[in-house]
Amino acid sequence: MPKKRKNRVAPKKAASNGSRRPSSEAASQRAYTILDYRLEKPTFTLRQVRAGDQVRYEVEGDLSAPVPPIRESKYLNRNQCIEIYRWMLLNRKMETALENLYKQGKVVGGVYFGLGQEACSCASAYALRPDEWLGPMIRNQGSLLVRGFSARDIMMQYMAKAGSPTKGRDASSHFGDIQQHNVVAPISTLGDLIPVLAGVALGARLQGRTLAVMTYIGDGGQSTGVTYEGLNFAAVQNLGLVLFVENNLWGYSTPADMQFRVQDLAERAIAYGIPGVIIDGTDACQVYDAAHEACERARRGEGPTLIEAKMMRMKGHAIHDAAEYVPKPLFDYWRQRDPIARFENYVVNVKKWLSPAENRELIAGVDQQLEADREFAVNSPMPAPESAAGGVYCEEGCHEIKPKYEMPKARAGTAADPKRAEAAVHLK
Ligand SMILES: Cc1ncc(C[n+]2csc(CCOP(=O)(O)OP(=O)(O)O)c2C)c(N)n1
Ligand SMILES: [Mg+2]
Repeated sequence: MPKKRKNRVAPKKAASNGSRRPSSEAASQRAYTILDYRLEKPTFTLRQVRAGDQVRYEVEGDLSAPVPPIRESKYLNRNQCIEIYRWMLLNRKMETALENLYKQGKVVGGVYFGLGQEACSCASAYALRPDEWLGPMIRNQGSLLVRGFSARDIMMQYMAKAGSPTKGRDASSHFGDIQQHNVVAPISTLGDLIPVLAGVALGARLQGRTLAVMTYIGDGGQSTGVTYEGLNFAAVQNLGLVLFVENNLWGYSTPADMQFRVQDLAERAIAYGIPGVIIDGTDACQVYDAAHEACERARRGEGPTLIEAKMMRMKGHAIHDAAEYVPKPLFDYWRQRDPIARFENYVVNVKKWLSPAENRELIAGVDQQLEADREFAVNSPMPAPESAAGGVYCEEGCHEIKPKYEMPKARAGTAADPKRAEAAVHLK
């Protein structure tokens, strides 16, 4: 079992009004627990330095710690680990291909990367069952792959090709599929996916089904009002929402240290009355285990979980951003914690589940698949100009929109009481 960390009662950073409770009150203070799966707990912070008009950031603290091992998973077996490793490779290599396509002038618009976050995207989505639901954000292209979209779909989308999921009407990863893949399209307005996914969980419950739904929010986006509203709604309704707070240390060019005063974003869970978990987002086993446990809670009807995944955005916000504001030592530190290199070492050298030759074969297979997808995407046609207005507005009767959901089988009940909610669900 990972160690439970006692929530600090006094904040790490002094309260803005400078007040501290006298020690005689300590006995009456409440303590909360946050599950922390990490095998290392970095303590450095970022400091803003101003010189005239110039602003830069410096790291304060020790960056010399050795890279920790991968934490043994309580649930994953050999084949599942290899599968996740393959998804992560495909995620990384597809984004490298997209970067090259952009440089060749073939991409319409920008490209967003999840470099350094592949373990978080892939191992989290891997914990969902096919009938469950996912709402990815722009860095979670690995999650889209795990949910069944192909690298071809994603590359065609970025090139706005006629055969792309949005038929050329959007040029980045704003697409989903509510029929087959149960993926809600990313919403750019940060936090808005949270109430939408909570709504999906509520809809499922009204049909008498208890399932897990998963979505993501960044360290920057978690400050939005709708994040609070959506997660609070999920908490009081006891909905099966799994929220990954991807703390990648930056929101555009603002460091996480300037976004919030709590020590760890998982502590926000206390305010919602739900469990909060901290994981190393570069360790695929930790990501999977936390996601799996949160999904199982959701399936038991026990409500939402907030998982803070700590990692680093290893590129700028998007392809146009060279991330020059990021102190170089920080990149060096996290480069050593590359999620794919760490997982490859685990699978090949620690567990010996793949021989070096088998590993080379697996990597070559990913390259081959990607090359075929890239070729297909590059050579597929752009949409015909006259199709531009089609598929945006529906002429009456031009196609049938089938509701995915049926009529409610259950009364909504007061979900704040899980037993009553469950009882309501079983009423037909
Ligand atoms: C409500 C809202 N405010 C601002 C923006 C503009 N915006 C887009 S991405 C971004 C930074 C997001 O940072 P973070 O949430 O940490 O996610 P990351 O990019 O690091 O994955 C901002 C401010 C937005 N899309 N929506
Ligand atoms: Mg961020």
